[in-house]
Amino acid sequence: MRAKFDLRLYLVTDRDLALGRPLTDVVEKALKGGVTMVQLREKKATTRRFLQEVMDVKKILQPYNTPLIVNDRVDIALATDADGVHLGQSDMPWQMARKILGPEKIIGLSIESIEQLEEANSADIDYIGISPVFTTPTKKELEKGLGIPGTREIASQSRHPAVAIGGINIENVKDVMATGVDGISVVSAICSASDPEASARDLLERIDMIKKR
Ligand code: TZP
Ligand code: MG
Repeated sequence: MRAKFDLRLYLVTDRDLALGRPLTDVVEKALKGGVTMVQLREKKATTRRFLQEVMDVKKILQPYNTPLIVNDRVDIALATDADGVHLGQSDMPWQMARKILGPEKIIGLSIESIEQLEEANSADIDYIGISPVFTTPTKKELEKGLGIPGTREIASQSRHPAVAIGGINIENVKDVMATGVDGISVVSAICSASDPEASARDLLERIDMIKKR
């Protein structure tokens, strides 16, 4: 069965932003703070290292019942029996990923414009990532942020649950949640926090404040 998932606070990892701490420690602290999804994103690691990392993080996730998503690499998601994969517009098309992974895995797709939403709305995917809300040093190649109005437009027309990503932090999380997204996704706000557990807890508290309204 496809794993149930909760998009409220979705951690995406970046080893380079973890202030020299092992990624497993950061993930464990973030889980204690309440993150509801974890995506491992490795742009430089060898395949062998990425595989090992997924397996290490999978062990940490076991007691939490939190889904583990692999960025880009459908082969690694399949080989490690991760809960799913997150694809960008230049990655493997979702149809092929679904064919490889089968009906039970979670597939997330990044949407960078309202035009891209049309195809996504009829796709057999599980959630969309609205990207980027704000320009962010974490992903420099993305030039223009969609802003709050652009994020609201995509969220309101999406047939799938939506998570927003890019430049989201404790200061702007409430404004982003107010666009109607189901949750937010962060890299630096947790990976680079001196206390990832407290940072996750504070973000989740604000997210839930808006959700309960
Ligand atoms: N995709 C779109 S923006 C982004 C990714 C992976 C990076 C977001 O990082 P941060 O540090 O939360 O702005
Ligand atoms: Mg990608």
